[in-house]
Amino acid sequence: MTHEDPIADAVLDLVRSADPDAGAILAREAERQQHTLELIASENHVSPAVMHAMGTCLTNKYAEGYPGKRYYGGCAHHDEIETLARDRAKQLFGCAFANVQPHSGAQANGALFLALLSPGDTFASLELSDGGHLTHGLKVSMSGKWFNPVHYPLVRDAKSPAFETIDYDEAERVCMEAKPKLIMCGYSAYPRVIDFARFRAIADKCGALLHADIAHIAGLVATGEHPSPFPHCHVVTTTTHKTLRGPRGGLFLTNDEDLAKKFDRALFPGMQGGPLMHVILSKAVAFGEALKPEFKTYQQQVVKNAKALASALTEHGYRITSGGTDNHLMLVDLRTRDAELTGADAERWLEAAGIITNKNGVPQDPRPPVKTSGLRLGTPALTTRGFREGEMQQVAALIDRALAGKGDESAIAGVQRDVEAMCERFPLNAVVGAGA
Ligand code: DSN
Repeated sequence: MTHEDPIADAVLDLVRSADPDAGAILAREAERQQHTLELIASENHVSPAVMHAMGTCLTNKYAEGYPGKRYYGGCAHHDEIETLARDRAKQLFGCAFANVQPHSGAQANGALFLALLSPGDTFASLELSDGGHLTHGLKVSMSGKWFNPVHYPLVRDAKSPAFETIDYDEAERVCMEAKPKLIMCGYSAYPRVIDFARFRAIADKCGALLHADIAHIAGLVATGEHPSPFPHCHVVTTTTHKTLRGPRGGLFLTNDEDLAKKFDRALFPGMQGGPLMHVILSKAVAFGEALKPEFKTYQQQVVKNAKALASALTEHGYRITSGGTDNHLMLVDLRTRDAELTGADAERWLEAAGIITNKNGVPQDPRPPVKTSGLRLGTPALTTRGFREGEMQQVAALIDRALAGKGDESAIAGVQRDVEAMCERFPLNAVVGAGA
């Protein structure tokens, strides 16, 4: 059963009685979320209002087009909802134009390519294996298949205080040589502050547009826990469901009217059809929550918790890449604790103990992506649950106990019992439902 969310309970009962097969699966997943510790850096637990705004009659409507310019009748309230979501997004991120229709961050990035580049054009980004993202030029993605990515590196010198952070000098050299049309910054596994002003200087020097993908750090940006990409970046994309704690979806932001028009046309009719209006309602609700003072307190705690977890894991003998974290996530190099330990084994053993993580390559990882030498951990979901620095130390100790047992079933069962006790102490929705 969910805690303090009678609507979720009623929905579960409804689905169960209408469709026992689907209902049984939903019940198992609700139980899983309630009884496990979620440490995947890109996941979170939304409030009941954000959750249930998605389960509304807005899903019944086609609203292709944009407010005031729809291809279907009956869109008056959809215009109001989309305008509300746009206005709140603009207020939240301090910019002039927002498109709330991208179905996801990947769709937003795809539309960005369609809007700003032609097939074969060169763009610059950080490679996935250094913490980038698959839509930033991985060969198997549209971005890497139809366009020409060049990659700037991290600092590789282990003696440098900047080890494993963006090598801005190299980025400038790479960009001056390749003359990309677009520079992408913003990453999926990068624990440090991004210097948007420095990237803008590079973009101006080589004649490129600057794009920030703030999917991971959007919540931190919204409350000032990470510097804003504005006024430095020409265009910004993000997801809405990570630190921002909204529904699963994407968002585009800019201060440039011409770029806003290009993006709008590229997204619809270029890439997407009907917008998911029920999700856009939920985005509006989430942006409303993010504008409240409690959301800043939450984001501050997310960062404090990440620092506490990183430092506790360091004490247990794990290396945190780049030496720590400035944001909500960290990359844990497992090899300093146990040279044989892989990310794949760690992810599996931790999941058996009720601790949900994802394996992740560390920079220059000699192991393949299906194994890896690292774990990526993030604190947004546990912070939503009400965890603070003291609990993060306990979580670090639980992680270490589960991994030190090398898959031993009784060790895992012992950790699982302690995880269960923590989940009972911090039930889901007890905190979010109170508006924190
Ligand atoms: N898959 C997301 C993540 O986990 O970071 C990025 O899109």
